[in-house]
Amino acid sequence: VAKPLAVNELADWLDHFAARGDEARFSILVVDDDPLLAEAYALALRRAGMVVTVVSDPSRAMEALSAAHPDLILMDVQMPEVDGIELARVIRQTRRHLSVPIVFLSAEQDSGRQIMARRLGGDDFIPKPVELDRLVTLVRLRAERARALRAVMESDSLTGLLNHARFKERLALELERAAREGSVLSLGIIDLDHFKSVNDTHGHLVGDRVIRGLARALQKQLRRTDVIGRYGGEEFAVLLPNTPPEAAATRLDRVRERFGETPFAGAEAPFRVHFSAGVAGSGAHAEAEALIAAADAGLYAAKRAGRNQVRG
Ligand code: GH3
Ligand code: MG
Ligand code: MG
Ligand code: MG
Repeated sequence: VAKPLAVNELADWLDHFAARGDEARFSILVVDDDPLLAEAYALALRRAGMVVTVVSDPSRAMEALSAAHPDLILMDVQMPEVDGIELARVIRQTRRHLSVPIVFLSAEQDSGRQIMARRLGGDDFIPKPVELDRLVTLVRLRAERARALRAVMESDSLTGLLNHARFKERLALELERAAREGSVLSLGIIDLDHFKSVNDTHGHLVGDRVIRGLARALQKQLRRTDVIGRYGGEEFAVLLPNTPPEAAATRLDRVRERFGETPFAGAEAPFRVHFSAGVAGSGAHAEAEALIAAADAGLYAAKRAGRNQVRG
């Protein structure tokens, strides 16, 4: 049974965004055929700290959507050639754009059309003309909710960490960023040692507690800008931006030492669990697949060499 994400986990997630500077700012795509009106909205949203892309030619909206990955789309309904409601329907046909909120802003009076707009993928319907302060507030509230929901959808239900798919997306993004900035990032893959025997000895509920314990240890001891994912059952992946593999290995080794000293309440007596990890850097392996393979090779070497160690 998936447990609901605790409030503090949500807060952590939002903090995490705040720590990322630009990523904390909401990115809004404004689609309105009236360029003056579109610019007025954009100005108000930018003043409120948001990043805004304006599209006055609705036939270019899909292109802009793919390029900007906005947190929210603010869209006019009545536009020549392309109808905003029809556009929403098209947007919703793309899996990646299934969850981006679409807020319609329109003088549309027909309540049937308003309902249609929602049925085909719109989230809100704001009547025109709208006061700009009110617009900014509505956009921010909707964008915040969308981010919080995305955080829940993208997280592993046992640990609250990024799930496998989302971790790999982040890895691809961070690799692009590192290449752009000329920095190096490191990837660590962590696997609990003899975990099968933890389950066999103490039961799966205790095993789950150990998995959560390692998740918390990683969150506590790594940087806020580091990315932590649950890679598989008892495997974790960590991504350390701006960190060469030697430094990443040292850091993980410290986590390993501390974690290994932490007792867990067992079936009878308290017990300790260890992990092994492999680390690789993007300097030597610039492609995601190669980087993962190299970290995996390190993990395998650590296991073969007797476990409870970190290998580069
Ligand atoms: P090694 O040191 O070689 O990694 O040995 P291991 O026993 O950890 O490796 P193995 O891959 O054989 O076993 C992994 C175990 O992790 C088996 C599986 O039941 C357990 N596991 C995977 N996911 C979960 C989970 O969500 N909860 C619990 N309690 N156990 C899990
Ligand atoms: Mg219009
Ligand atoms: Mg394993
Ligand atoms: Mg294992």
